Amino acid sequence: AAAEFNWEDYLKECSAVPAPPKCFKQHKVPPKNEFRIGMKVEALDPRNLTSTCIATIVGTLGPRLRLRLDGSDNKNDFWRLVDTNNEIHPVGHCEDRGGMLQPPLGFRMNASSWPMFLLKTLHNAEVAPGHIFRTEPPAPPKNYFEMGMKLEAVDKKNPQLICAATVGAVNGDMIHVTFDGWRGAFDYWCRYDSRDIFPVGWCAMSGHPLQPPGQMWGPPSSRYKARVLNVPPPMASSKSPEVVPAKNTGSANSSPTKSGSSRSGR
Ligand code: MLY
Repeated sequence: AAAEFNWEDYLKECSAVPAPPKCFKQHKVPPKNEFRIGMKVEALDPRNLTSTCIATIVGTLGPRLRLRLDGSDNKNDFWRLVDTNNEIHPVGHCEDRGGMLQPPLGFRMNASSWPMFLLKTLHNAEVAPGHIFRTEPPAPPKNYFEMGMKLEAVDKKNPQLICAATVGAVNGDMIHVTFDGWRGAFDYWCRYDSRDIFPVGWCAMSGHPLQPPGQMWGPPSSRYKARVLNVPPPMASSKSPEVVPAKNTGSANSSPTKSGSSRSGR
């Protein structure tokens, strides 16, 4: 049986250093998750950020919540940290500010049935109490990331996963997140203060599962080659790369690499 992944041995094997905690917009101690499945919250519609909707907690992993917008389907679930202040709030927050709750994009019913749907969905609902929403950590004052540093990062194509990753490039306020042992298809650019990136050890500390590097077999010498020698691709867009969907998702790209150094598939 293959040895279980642990960062300490892996870092030695790669002669790599973890990105220090000061790089990240994350609390030093991961926040406690007191949310329970079935609780309702207000959430910005990820597909339409001007809308505040009602969402139900349909799952949790460590300090992360799996959310589903009421009146939407089950194909558009999304994940938020319990300390995401601007995108999730207790029920009542929107109306307190004179706003109106909106149907989600792709509301299953006729728009005219929204007011009644809203009444029913909140009737006898278990709403998440205000005190379990955690405060957002401060953002670092600048981009402290350096090429080659290791981290843990959300796989945006499989957003329930947090995986072993490497900073492949740095450009201004942006970093290129590359997934160890996987071809480039999952890589992305994000801001240094993204909430989707975490220091090495965060998963272990927060009780969240960690996806080890893609390919754990092969001779030890070929396993985890530094990927930093590879030339990173240009940034997709300087405007809002976090929301630019990747274009190339062909299956040829989505298999583990035979060695950590392979970066074909682009
Ligand atoms: N089975 C899926 C999941 C890939 C996950 C890649 N992450 C860990 C970078 C696939 O092969 O597409």
